[in-house]
Amino acid sequence: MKAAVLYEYNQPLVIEEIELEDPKAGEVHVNIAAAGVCRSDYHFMKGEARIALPTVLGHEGSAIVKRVGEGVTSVKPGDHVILSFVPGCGRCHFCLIGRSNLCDAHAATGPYMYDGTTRLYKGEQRISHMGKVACFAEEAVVPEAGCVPVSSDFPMDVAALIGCSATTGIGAAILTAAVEAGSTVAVVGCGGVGLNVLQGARLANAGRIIAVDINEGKLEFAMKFGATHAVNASDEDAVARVMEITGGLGADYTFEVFGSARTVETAYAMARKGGTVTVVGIAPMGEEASINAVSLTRNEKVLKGSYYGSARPPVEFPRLVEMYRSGKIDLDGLITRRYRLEQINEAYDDLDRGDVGRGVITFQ
Ligand code: COD
Ligand code: ZN
Ligand code: ZN
Repeated sequence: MKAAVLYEYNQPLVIEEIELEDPKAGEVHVNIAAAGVCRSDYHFMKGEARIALPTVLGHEGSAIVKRVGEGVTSVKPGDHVILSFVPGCGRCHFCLIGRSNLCDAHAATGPYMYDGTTRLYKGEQRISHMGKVACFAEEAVVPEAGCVPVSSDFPMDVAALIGCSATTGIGAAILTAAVEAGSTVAVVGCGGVGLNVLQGARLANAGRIIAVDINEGKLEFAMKFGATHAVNASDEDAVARVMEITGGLGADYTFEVFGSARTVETAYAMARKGGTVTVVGIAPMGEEASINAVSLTRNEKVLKGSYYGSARPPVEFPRLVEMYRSGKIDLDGLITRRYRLEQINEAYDDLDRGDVGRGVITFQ
């Protein structure tokens, strides 16, 4: 099957034929339908985050089940599924307390299957699977828990977005931060995930929703996803402007949705006393954000991380499907460009250049 393989950091993905082994017990072989172009993959391509190389990236995907391994009961061939990049093991402490996005067994095995091996090979060479998804490929083998069924009439490109950006962004607003109605929200970084934080804030009936980005086009786009104010951090002091908009108080909830120490500091500085700062991005390895320890206590700020929107995919994916169907969230408008797998490097050039919205690779 054809896949996009990352052999070395800072080199283009290589589109080539590789081998996919049969699913083992508890695993599912799928045909990928759509895969989203998310910055998290880009962090690996640039070497800002590390992964076992070579690897097949892609963690935002939808697929159709081709065949199932021994003991799989929740899906069958022909079923449409949304892929989860943290397929909870169901047994570790974090799965048991309902926080499967923090699953220990998944973290311990990383980009390999739960038995520590891979199903992807180029000749003798082992290739790892990002998030146990690896959807920058025509096919994949994934754990059963990584397949969340979705109705066959549901659009597969939109389904892919539910696999990451919608869940990560809307979950950060609704589940991690639990934004209150009428409150003021500031979102630093308005790309594919940040736009979903904005629409999550809108869903929570936030009052003022301030979009902060360095790209004017992104800010214009953000106004369609719930932003009431736009702040261009490249030509004004974004913290000062948010203070001005909030009458000197700062925002009740701020979100960092780019992935750098500097933007974490910005999101922290924009929060009011007692405000909640939610960090969605992961800064490049080795970067450290500096937080004033006095202000943390004196101002009672709350600093939180949010991974996968604090979601449990089998619970939250169906909820997002229903919110999309009833028109409460806009996912069609997020998709601004479609690509073939062969164009994936171009898709990441577009992301890097700052094109608005989400790119999606389609396979069918
Ligand atoms: N101030 C404000 N905005 C900025 C700045 C800045 N200094 N620098 C860049 N931006 C803007 C860009 O213009 C862009 O609009 C936006 O930040 C980033 O958007 P995208 O579309 O490039 O990125 P996303 O939305 O696909 O990904 C954002 C993440 C924060 C998810 C990603 O970068 C990340 O850190 N991922 C790691 C966390 C993770 O793995 N999460 C789970 C899977 S997503
Ligand atoms: Zn993602
Ligand atoms: Zn677990």
